[in-house]
Amino acid sequence: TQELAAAMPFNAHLGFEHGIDSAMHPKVGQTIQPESRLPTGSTLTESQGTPKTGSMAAEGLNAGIGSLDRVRVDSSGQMLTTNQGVPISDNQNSLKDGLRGPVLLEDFILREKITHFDHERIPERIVHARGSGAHGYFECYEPLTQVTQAAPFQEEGKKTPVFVRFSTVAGERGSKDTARDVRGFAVKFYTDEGNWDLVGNNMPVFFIQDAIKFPDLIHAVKPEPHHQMPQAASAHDTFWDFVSLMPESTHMLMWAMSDRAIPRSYATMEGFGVHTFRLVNAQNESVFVKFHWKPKFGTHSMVWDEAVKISGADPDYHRRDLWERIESGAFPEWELGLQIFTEEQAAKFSFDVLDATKLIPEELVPVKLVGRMVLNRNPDNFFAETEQVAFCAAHVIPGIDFSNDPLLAGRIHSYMDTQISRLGGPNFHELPINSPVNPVHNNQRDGMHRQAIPRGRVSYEPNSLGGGCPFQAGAEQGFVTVPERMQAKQLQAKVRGKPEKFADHYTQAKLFFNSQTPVEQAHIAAAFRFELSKLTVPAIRQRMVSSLRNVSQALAQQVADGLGMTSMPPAMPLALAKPSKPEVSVSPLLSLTARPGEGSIAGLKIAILAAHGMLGQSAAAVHAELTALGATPCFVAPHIGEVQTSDQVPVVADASLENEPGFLFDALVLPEGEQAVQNLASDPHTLDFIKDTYRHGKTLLSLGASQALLAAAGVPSQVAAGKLDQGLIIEETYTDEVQDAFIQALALQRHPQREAALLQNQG
Ligand code: HDE
Repeated sequence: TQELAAAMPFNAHLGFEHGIDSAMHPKVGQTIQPESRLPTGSTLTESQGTPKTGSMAAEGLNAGIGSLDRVRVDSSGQMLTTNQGVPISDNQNSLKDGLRGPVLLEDFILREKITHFDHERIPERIVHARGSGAHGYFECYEPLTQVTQAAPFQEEGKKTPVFVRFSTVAGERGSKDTARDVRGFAVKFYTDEGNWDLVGNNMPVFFIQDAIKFPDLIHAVKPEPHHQMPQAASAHDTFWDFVSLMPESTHMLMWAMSDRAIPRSYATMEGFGVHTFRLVNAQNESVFVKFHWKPKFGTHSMVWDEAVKISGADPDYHRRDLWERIESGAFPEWELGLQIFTEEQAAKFSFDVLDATKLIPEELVPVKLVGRMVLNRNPDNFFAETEQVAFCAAHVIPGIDFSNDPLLAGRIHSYMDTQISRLGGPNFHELPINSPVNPVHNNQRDGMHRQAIPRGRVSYEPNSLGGGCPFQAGAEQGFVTVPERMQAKQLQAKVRGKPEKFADHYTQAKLFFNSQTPVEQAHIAAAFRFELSKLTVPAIRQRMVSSLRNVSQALAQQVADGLGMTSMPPAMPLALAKPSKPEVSVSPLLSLTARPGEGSIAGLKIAILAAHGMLGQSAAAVHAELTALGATPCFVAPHIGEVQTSDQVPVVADASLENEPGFLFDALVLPEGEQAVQNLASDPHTLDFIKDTYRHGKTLLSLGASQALLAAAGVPSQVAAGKLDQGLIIEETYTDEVQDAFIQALALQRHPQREAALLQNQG
């Protein structure tokens, strides 16, 4: 027997050493029921998902993405094979010349596995590397045939499938979600007439006016080349050196230093196409258009202290939020808005509509809401979908055309070009996530990773051998460029330069700043102070403050004071001495507070503190009410697991004070029960939890004896006593009236008046 044992692989009798799967050796072609193979919770299947383990992406309602079904792979109940389909008998050991001998080159199974692994990564995007995506649909409110023949806008109720990717710009693929940064908002419409990509941002303007400056801008903001720091941050010398020398960036800097750059959620950001585009109808008549996405859940942001803390506790904060909202059914939703205007109107504006550093105030050209977009399905696989999706500013369809914005022109080139190196060749359009839902026919052939198998010997046009097919669609059906554009061009000489109005660098920076609430203005000043204080070269700070003097003396002064400057530098000379008088000098719609949302609390995360000795009943009632309204309540206790309640109503803590700190939640509920309050008070995390909730302007409901915790956390007593702050609710127990007040306060999401009061006191 000893000899026999020595001849066998040493672990032949240890079937379970590598888990139950390794002990099962199915015969070729045999399918094993997943239930009999999988220990509960070990693998993700539809039936096993729980909120904690995660679950497979939910189906969603959009039939249009059925085209991805043909490539979805589900390995439940299937045998392990090589990429050639050869069943693998042993996935634990490489092939050796004897148990202690060398591994054999012949082991094609080992080599295939390692080789594939060696090549698993593709280059990350040069900008917008960090992103998260979701599927959904766009639904048209009414036919827009008068202005455009674009397929999604032809019928009321028509649904067009979409895939959306949100992103930060500067950080690398694994960087934090809550960096101060612009957010990408890229939408791929899979229309009946090909893919239309609306590749926008969450801010309506940009840093530069001409694409030729884009590599400079990005080199300046990315980590500095000698030591590769800082990651995902603009608070360093090279960024501010560049922008302080480029006054055209001032308007965008106002946005980037505002709370827009630290959104609470992707679901609570506006989106913008930025450039002026054209809508074109069937008669080839065109109007100008700017695209807007208006969030159903309102525009809400974080405060800086919160964003910094979240970066450490949950770098995936926005990705997780998007995933969880969709899994819980609180589907992110936006309305698509159009600002439509004619070329004649544009010619009279005080600014140039081809200048991407300018916006069109909604008071000047109202936004017409033409449809809604719902994101209702998470991707099945991050790499195959979110990483491999290739957006392209050049992807337009009949009915949509470009303007002569010089920034847009560079983008029309850049996106296609970058995909060729990122996705390894010219056939990236064949990746399932990128392929249109209508058929593709042309004479383009071959190249790396070609999937299609074109039939026949014709790959040219004109041809007679293929009956002239594929034939050109003609002006009736095919894409036709708007002719005006060409005529306008012929009148001009070739030139490297800019129209005069491009040189007005400050009027709209002022417009934005003057349209913010005092709290928002204070945040902008604080952001400039923070970023500029990180610089090592004082001259750059000076230059920036001298530029800010052209926006607002008060802002420049606050920043200078915060930087310890003893005297103000002179204002930067203006490029355009006498800019045209703006049509609108204050636009209240530019404030985040202008769009609080529709009052829903769906998707909000609310902590209910729990501890032994608490009254279970009221806490359970809060939990039930929040769940019914689509929010996500979470019991947080000194440790996870069961909590002993004084009334035996069961409470189980999903999270601990240590693993889910207060700043990760939108609101906080403190429980009833003296014993529980004592237990909570003895955990140092509790007071931080309360302080952060209060300081970040969030809703706080304190029940019964918990009031003592508020006092211990330093929540100001005059606020606690009065009704100044709607978000601070202190009550003995949870009655219907308390519930109403609590839900109303939650629906506001934040209570900036808390900070406003503080500002006033300082003033
Ligand atoms: Fe982009 N941009 N960009 N950009 N951009 C890219 O394309 C570029 C600009 C935007 O989720 C790249 O596929 C140039 C404005 C988004 O996959 C690249 C210029 C706006 C995304 C590129 C701009 C955007 C990108 C890198 C100046 C808002 C992420 C990877 C002329 C309207 C898309 C890629 C996604 C990505 C070039 C300026 C939005 C290098 C040359 C303005 C949302 O092609």
